[in-house]
Amino acid sequence: MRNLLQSCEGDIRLMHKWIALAVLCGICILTEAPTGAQATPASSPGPMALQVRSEFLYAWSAYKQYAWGHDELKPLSKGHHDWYSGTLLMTPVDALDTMILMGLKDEADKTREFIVKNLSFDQDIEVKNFEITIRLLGGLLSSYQLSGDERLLDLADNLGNRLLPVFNSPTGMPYMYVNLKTGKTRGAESNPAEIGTLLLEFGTLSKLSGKAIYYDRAKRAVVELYSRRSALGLVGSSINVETGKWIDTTSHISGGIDSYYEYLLKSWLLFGDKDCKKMWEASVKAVNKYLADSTRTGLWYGQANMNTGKRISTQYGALDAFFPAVLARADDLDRARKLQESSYKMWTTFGVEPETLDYNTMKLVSPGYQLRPEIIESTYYLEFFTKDPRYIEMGSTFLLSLVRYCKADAGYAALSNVETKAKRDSMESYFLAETLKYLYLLFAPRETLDLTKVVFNTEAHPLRRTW
Ligand code: DMJ
Repeated sequence: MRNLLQSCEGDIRLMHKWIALAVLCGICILTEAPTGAQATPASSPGPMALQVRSEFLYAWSAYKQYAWGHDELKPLSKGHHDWYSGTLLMTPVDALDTMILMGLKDEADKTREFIVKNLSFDQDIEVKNFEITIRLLGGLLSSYQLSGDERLLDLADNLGNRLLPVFNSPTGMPYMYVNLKTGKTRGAESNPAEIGTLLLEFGTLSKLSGKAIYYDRAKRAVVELYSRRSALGLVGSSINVETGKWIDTTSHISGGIDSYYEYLLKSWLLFGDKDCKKMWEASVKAVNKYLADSTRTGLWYGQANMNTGKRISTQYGALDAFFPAVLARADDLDRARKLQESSYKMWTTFGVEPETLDYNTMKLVSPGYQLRPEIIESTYYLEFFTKDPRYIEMGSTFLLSLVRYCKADAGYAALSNVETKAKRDSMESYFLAETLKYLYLLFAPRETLDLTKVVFNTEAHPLRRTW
């Protein structure tokens, strides 16, 4: 298959046909426009985009059949999972803007009505601020911007107001958990990602609702965090939001820190906030100096002590693979391309990427694949900014692997081990919000979405500057 792909490199349209044919013959038979689909883009999606849209509908239909009204589908046991004692409609809210972008108008309209009628945040549950912000607040805001349905903005404002108590710590950096009914907070030990991945959502809510408090609280949190960077300009993995002291001084770009960097850049792009621009520029300089690692297996980003810069370990994984997208958005295409080649090597070594590997030995550290989107997100950004067919080739590989290894009787399933390809009973909402959205956009006509006119939050919800 790879030879076939390579031989077609110069002719993307021909390659599309070949791959679509291969997918059709070997794996599944789904390229027709799905029921309820109303194609909207100026030029219609090609076969690869249609294939992704069909896979989206396959997973969404399974959610509707077995988990409707709950947070998530359990694809192997054909059951459902709620994060807390009551549902927050995680999957429908996360998936709604993907439906809109895919032109699935009827499905999107029905889902939007269901959300508006059934989603309530007036629940006595203690939620994780970060996850609820990126998935629900981000999802409601982007779907509001795409649909113009004011009821979604009301829901976002209602949620934002219930989340605000998280910022009532002595430093202004947020607690990790908050009770949506009582406002009681918990969790002083936090990390840069959970502290610094709030400004796109709270800032957008501020601009759309006219309430300055949202922007101010989220901005203060990120400034407080940045002001605690080391002399080298790095941040650690864990910090106490009450004392402001670092608990773990290991620096990296992986889970727990990742989207802090992403939001410094994107808050500058979305709001024109010059403080964020300065913080981004100083931070990425330190990251490229101390965390980047050019080895015989390629360019990677590993772990180092935030105070000394000394290398601690050489691990990279599915979550780190977001960084080429951020580098590309910041115009550093050279580093972005090199790192993306490493990510691709990580995927092709095992047939699907693992959660973590040691890039010196190329051995598995954490063997699962949780249907994560980051590597596809970076592929989409790089294709958009370079138009290099190499990235369509990568995307085709990802689609084929997903269908071959992760497709289950009901929806798509995570893998507990990328070597054995054993499936796990989980389909996170970000599979529909991010993984399939970025894959669709990679193959869809450019006019489906202009990447230079939107800023994606870290859950792939596109936000637009309308102020
Ligand atoms: C998503 O919830 C977001 O992309 C987040 O930034 C990281 N983890 C998952 C996807 O892997």
